[in-house]
Amino acid sequence: MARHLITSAIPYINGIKHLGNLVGSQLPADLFARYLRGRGHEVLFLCATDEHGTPAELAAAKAGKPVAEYCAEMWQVQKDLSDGFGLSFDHFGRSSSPQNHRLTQHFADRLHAAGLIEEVTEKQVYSNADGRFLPDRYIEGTCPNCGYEKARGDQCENCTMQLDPVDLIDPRSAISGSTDLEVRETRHLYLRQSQMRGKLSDWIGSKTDWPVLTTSIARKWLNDGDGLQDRGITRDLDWGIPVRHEDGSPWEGMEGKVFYVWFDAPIEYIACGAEWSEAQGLEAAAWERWWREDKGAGDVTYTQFMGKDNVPFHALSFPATLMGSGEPWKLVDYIKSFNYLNYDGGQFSTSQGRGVFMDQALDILPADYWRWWLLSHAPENSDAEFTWENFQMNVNKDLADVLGNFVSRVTKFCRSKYGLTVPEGGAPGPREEALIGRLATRIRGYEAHMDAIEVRKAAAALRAIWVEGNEYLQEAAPWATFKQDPETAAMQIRLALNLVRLYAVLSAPFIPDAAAAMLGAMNTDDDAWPDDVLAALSALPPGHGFEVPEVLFAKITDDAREDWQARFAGQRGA
Ligand code: B3M
Ligand code: ZN
Repeated sequence: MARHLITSAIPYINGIKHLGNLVGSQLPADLFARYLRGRGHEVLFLCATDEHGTPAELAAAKAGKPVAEYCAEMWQVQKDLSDGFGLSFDHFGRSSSPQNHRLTQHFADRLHAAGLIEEVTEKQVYSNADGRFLPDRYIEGTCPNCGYEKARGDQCENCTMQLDPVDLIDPRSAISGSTDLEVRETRHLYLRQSQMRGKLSDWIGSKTDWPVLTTSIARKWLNDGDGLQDRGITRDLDWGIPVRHEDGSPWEGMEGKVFYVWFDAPIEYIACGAEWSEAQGLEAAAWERWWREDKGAGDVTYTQFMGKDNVPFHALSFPATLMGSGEPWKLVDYIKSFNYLNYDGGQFSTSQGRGVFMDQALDILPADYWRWWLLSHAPENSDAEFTWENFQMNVNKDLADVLGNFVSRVTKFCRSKYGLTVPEGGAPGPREEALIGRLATRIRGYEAHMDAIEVRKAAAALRAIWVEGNEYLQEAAPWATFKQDPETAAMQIRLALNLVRLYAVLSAPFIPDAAAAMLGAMNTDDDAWPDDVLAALSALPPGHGFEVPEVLFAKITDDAREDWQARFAGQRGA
């Protein structure tokens, strides 16, 4: 049994996430967490809301609420939606937690003590029309690196380069569109990331097993130099973690300022562990054994999940914070990053309300339908695209025709011929032995893809395992065998009923609700992983009672598909 720490990128608080966000971090992280738990490992799976920064301030203003109140409400909304999708976080925290305030101030103190923080008089963009300093992401302009015209002041969405607003060509206010901007002086703390280039470069260089998508982005920013410029970690804003020392004393010259959201957000991964242990009524040692090498985290494997635009912050900036502290914090072992999911010929867009959002998805179909499609089409090696036709086709084929139909045929046939108990029957023959051999090979393959977090390949392997069952049933044809040889037919059905349980266990990481329904129908809570496939196929002994489950997956009709296609074609209603 190994110990696995898993974090998903923490979603911004301002608004409900779309399915592209979901499949880019939280959902595959959940898949991996469920899989590892299923294999008997000890897992701590953490996520939270990312609550600071101007987006939260502006969204609260728009909603006409104090920002703290707005965040508390939106946290609950996001929490309910993640429960709805079956995201099995051990804790869903908040970056505005007292734990994160304390830890963020702690890291700033440590970095300062290590000589890695510098006070810089900075020129910052002030918008006369808006009457305020404009935070980085509220300045838009042309990217100096790639020429993209809608680059934001913190990062270019097009080429992923981390930017400073003053780098932008033809800047304008994203709040008012005003170009009446002036540069004023203000003082800020800078993290001297450039001092850590050597250390970071050695560390990233040692990560030879990371996915190409991750290392290509990390190396690009490391080697181009721009990714490791010293960066401001404070802002002139009201909402955020105050720039103070951990003991509460003021940080001279920094009164009224807060830490930059990208400084405190990754620290929330750690703070979330502290929130988790407090919520469980445990001592600090409970989370420290996941996060501190000197307190038991030496044998922890830490995996992070995120969209590709988040890679520079996780591969460079956050490790710089942790290493720079001089304390033995657990560094990430593996960064799994994702490309983008597009929506029906364009992009998902939160600002434009384009695509399907988490609440809308759950309004029309159960979570498992979405989980299966999204994970089996995860944008791993390239961008992927959601279309309603493809969604309908895959759900109907994989879930209804292959898996659902297998479960339904087997349980109904048994009920009609032998009643609602597992029949005895004779000994398995060569056909069954061959099936078990093929299943064993396929299950080991499935595990290998899951261990490597190759999400699409794992989905394909699982589907192939389901198909084996259908093909076996087709060939063995117990309904025909039954007429001359009810003994053999009984054996075949006993095997098939055991396959239903086996499928539930293997499928649970992808489709947890259906898997629970299958185990429930098989009247068992034996969800042990099939390390030994032959043994796993005799878990339900002759005489064991079961039920015929409700239809596991209803097919999506053409009418429903057309209706949804039309409903989600325009923008999300205000
Ligand atoms: N909230 C951005 C995003 O959701 C940001 C991630 C923070 S991870 C520490 O894409
Ligand atoms: Zn660019």
